[in-house]
Amino acid sequence: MICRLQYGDPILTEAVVQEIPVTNLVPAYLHIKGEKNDVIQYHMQKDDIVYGLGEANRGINKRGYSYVSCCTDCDCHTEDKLSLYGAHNFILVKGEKTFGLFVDTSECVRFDIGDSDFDELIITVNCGDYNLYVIEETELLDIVKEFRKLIGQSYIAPKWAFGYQQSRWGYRSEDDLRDVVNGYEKEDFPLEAVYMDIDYMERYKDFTLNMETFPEFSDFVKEMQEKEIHLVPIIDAGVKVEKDYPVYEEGVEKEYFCKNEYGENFAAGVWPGKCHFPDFLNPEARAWFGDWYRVLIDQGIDAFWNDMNEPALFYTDERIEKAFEYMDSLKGKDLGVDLVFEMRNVMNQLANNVEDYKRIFHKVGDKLVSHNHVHNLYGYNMTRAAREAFDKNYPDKEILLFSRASYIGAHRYGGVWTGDNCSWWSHLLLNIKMMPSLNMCGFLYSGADIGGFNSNVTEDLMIRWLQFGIFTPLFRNHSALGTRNQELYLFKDKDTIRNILQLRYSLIPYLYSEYCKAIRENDMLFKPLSFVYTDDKHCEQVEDELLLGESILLAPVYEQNAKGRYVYLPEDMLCVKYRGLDDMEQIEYIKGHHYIEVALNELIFFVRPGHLLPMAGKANRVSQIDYNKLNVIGYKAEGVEYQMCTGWERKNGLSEPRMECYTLNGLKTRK
Ligand code: MIG
Repeated sequence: MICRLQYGDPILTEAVVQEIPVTNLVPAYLHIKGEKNDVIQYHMQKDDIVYGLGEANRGINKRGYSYVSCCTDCDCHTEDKLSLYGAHNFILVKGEKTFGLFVDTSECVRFDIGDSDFDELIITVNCGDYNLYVIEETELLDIVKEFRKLIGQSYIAPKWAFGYQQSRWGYRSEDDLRDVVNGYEKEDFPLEAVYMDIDYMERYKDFTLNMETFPEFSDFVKEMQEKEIHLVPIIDAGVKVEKDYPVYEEGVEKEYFCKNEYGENFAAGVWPGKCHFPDFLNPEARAWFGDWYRVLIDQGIDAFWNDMNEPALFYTDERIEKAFEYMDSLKGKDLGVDLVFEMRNVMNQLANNVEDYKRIFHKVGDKLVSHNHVHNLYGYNMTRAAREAFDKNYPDKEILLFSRASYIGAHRYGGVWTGDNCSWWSHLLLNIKMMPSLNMCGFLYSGADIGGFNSNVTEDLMIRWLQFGIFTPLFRNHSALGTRNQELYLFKDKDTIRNILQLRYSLIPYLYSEYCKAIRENDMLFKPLSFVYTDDKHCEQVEDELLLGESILLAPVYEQNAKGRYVYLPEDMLCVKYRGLDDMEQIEYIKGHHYIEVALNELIFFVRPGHLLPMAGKANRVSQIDYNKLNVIGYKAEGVEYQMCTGWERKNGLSEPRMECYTLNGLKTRK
């Protein structure tokens, strides 16, 4: 059951696709407080658990900290960070009362989940303008499904996008990319896509190509297509201010850029230097910007990632001017410790400054609205701009798209990656914990930068991260300029790496099917154990194991030098200890706690009783996966069938899954 309450005068976010009438009957257990009704309070019981918040920091159980929904270019996800790139205002409370809350607002929201007071959940909505959806069902998963129905079907990524993808900030030319592809080919490693980070552009100008380093782009795209390699260019939110650059000229002429307080086009520095920012909240500006992707699509490109769309602002002239004034005022003074610290602070606040955000104005309907009130909708609408144009211009083409910043609603238009993590073991664990909450909010095609973006990866971390990453839909190795290179062919233990990659391809029939079913049924692909084993109290405490689809339980190793790990099994299961497609052990474990040895060259996962796991043979491209030769692993699964989805039919922008049915003996029966 869903009930909708409304306070203040919320700006339409279009996160929701179902029309639910406003009732304003506040459930007895919730308290709406504050002069502006801007505070939602719930008194938590000692053992209450709070799930949700999508792309957010810390645990699967969010209790005991605060989270601020405010899309932030956060380049160091330490435990104390309150905001990451996504703003996903959906939480689930499980306890004496079990319910879901979606705080639908364009404003930033603070979720104090037992941080100030362990017993209180206090949600504060900036300005008090919001819709509140309260969802009540007995089971957590049913609440998620209700919520997902409310926000509409998740984006369907092309099947090839389940292959392995290689990225790095620093590939500069066609030859750099060729080298990467050759590196993978030489080692007989699978590879599906290579990424083009900002250096492919002419001085970081969107929809341009550096003609020196990419002189024959369409030929190059064709050459890659012949190898079945997809190229994935980045698109940044900011448009360079430069005379005769058509994107700039058109945007200015048609008034499609955000304004400042004087009605001029707002300018801030990002990679290209001074930029204007398309007003993605204006449908015409959206259509215009989305159309520009054609420049690349018409040269054969069928995949994009949208970056810097919080939007990230490195600086503005105004902020720098203020900083100079401030420095001048200090000059010649005898500075004490306090002033020196203040000075450092001022300098550290040049980027992404709230005062600058307040100076950006959007056209929302016929009103001008300060960015401050719609900040969280910006990246979302950039993704939407691209998708709406793809659907209009190429209704029958599958195009991969994912974004850094997002709000709920963006899940209908594309996926997300989780931004600039580090090559830290703790970030592998964060990746594991984030997957189910992203899924709760509709973001199914998602993943982290495998191996870590910032700082230097070590071989063992890369291997352990791959051993988890093979299960995430977006399976992309990405790293920052200046860090140690982490293309997989550069590591020593090539056999182990090849075997892990082969397992990914072998599992694609399963992963892709489960992904499609999750889309169709508004289900989660990754679930915490407690969502399925609802009567098993211990499952509520397990944060380092996940259920993946109907058949698999994951228990990845995420600690350095660990030669195994403790695993809790809520029922008897079959452990697959994998060393290679021809070297797999199957060991039965009974329900309960176990210590299982997992050497660096091994990985384990579990098959649940009563379910089947189809596995394919070797393939280096998704297209090479042979669905006629599947090996099916089953555990206590006599007579059980498996629903396989082999693809989607696209017609006039609508998609229908192709479903087939498999039984334990591997015989395919069409349904
Ligand atoms: O300020 O394009 O998160 O994936 O490699 C950094 C360069 C800009 C941030 C993205 C990252 C990308 C990088 N970008």
